Amino acid sequence: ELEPLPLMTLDFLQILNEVCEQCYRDFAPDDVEVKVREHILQDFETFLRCQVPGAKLVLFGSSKNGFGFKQSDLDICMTLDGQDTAEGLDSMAVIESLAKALRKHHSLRNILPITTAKVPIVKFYHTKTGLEGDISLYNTLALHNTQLLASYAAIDARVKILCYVMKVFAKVCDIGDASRGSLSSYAYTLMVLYFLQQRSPPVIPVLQEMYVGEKEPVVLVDGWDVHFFSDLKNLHKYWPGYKKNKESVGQLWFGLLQFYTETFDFKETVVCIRRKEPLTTFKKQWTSKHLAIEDPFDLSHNLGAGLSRRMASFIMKAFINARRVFGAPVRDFPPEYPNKMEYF
Ligand code: 3AT
Ligand code: MG
Repeated sequence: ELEPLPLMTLDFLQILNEVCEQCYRDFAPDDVEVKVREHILQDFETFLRCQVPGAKLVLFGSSKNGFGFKQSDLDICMTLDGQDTAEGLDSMAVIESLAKALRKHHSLRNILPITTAKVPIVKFYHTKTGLEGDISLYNTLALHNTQLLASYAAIDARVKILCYVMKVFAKVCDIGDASRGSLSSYAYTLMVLYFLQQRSPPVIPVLQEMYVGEKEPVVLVDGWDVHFFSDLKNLHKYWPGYKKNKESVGQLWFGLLQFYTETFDFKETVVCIRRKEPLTTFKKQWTSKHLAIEDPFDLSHNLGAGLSRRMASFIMKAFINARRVFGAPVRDFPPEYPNKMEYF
């Protein structure tokens, strides 16, 4: 049961706001770190092209979507010149030969091909920077969702800050590792964006529902519509809600915690950022899931599908605790988390 909270004081909101902004400053990479990533990519591509002719590499994920940490992994997508899709490609064989090629690179260690996953990848560790990463093949939808997230991040500085705060929160609470049964950072980012779209007035529009003039022809990637409004310079002309919401980041962060603990009904509703109108778990036939988060492009993909009941309840408890902690000034920090609590 949710306990009632004392009224927020202006002082406390101010502090909350500063904590959120500080979290962003502490964790966002600087220009040099961004350049280093581009440099590594270029180096890999040049190296690979000698062994895998026509190999082309692109960065995606948080190196590109605007929500990267200094230590975030390098997500790289490989394609081959003259081949538009993975169709007819022996992915396993390419992954194996990619792994073989990467083993010859002097600053790479722990090369590990994973061919059993939905998206086959080669994992690696880059010794010079201490960064981990993976290379996947024709991960085209991920490139599109990276662009979509980057567009939302570019609309308003508060989007970026909140997504960072959410990712730090997920890491600190140990609820942000999909490979260990919880949710991916991508899923948490979608939750933040959904909240910002549903806020009144909204902080961000629904870019996938916006069109310039005549409806453009549908672009399908792997069978999915990847349209979204990307002419952000002219957003103010097409979105009546532009700059209407004036809340501080601190207010929004607390608002988000309230939203997911007090308002949002996980049983009934899907977290869905591609349309404004609520989408029901019934309509998606996802009623048996504890937490439904729809991928913005691959509409058959529920990012919460892998959650056990226990894990879903563990995640909800983290939100309920956070609502309490961020909802009122704390006098004593729990002694067992002296360092972790620094950011809260
Ligand atoms: P980190 O900073 O690395 O934690 P990220 O956004 O890079 O955040 P990942 O490295 O886990 O997250 O994933 C890289 C990209 O792969 C992000 C997104 O474009 C795509 N992606 C990740 N998980 C999923 C998923 N479950 N469904 C679809 N796309 C996904
Ligand atoms: Mg990543």
